[in-house]
Amino acid sequence: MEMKKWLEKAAQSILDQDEESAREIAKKSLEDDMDPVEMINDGFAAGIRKMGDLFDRGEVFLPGLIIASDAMAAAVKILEEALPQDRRQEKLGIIVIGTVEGDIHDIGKGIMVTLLRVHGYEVHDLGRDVPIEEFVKKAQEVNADVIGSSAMMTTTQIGQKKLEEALKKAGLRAKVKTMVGGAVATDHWAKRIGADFFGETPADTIDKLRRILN
Ligand code: B12
Repeated sequence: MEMKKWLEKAAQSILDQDEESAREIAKKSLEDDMDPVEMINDGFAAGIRKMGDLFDRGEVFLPGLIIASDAMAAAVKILEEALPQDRRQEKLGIIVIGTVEGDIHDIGKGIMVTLLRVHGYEVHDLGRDVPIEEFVKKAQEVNADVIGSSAMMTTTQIGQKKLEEALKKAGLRAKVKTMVGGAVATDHWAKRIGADFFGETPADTIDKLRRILN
């Protein structure tokens, strides 16, 4: 089957909220030599984004979104296992990343973590709903080059600003670069709070990281 069809099937399984089908499609696409990164980014992630639009329009409700998120996570896990290990050897920089406090959205952050690792970064993933002090503590502990924070809600976005302040207070701000991401982040927001950059997609983030760490 051609790639386009696999991507459509992947997205559809998320829209159908069908975890079994999502797993099956992930496995079968690998057997058919499809690129796992493309399957995640342009297949399953496209499905969850569409679910978001339906949720916005009141055509899907929270329980449906939760089931779809679980299906997405199951498929991504299968695809991640197939990612090339060798490309992870070269360490381009040390990154600490997490979703800010009060926010439990972690699908996009998880994809970002996986792709940063594939591209040769050492990534310390703090998970979701992470207190600001944890970011600072971990960055000190591992001597991070970059701290990335994800925020998906207007109510939790403030955590990214608090992080900038906490880093200044800890005397770390000059030593570490910061990147912000998530559905509510923008270039304007990054500038406003004094973050080094906004990463919109994994490709955009990897490109900006390469430039900023050089
Ligand atoms: C799936 C989802 C959920 C799932 C989350 C499951 C999980 N484990 O993550 C569930 C169902 C649990 C959920 C819960 C809630 N959700 Co919700 N959710 C979504 C939804 C539909 C999709 C998010 C997603 O996964 N997108 C797909 C991924 C691949 O994209 P992404 O997250 O944007 O990530 C990409 C980039 O942003 C970037 N990126 C991400 N992180 C980072 C970090 C860095 C450092 C960088 C550089 C880049 C980067 O790379 C990623 C890969 O391309 C969005 C809708 C939307 N438009 O985003 C709403 C949305 C975020 N949710 C919303 C809300 C309101 C909630 C709830 C409060 C609902 C409720 N009424 O209870 C709760 C929140 C609970 C909490 N305290 O956090 C709102 C937020 C509104 C706002 N602007 O404030 C949204 C926008 C929906 C809406 N329009 O109302 N949600």
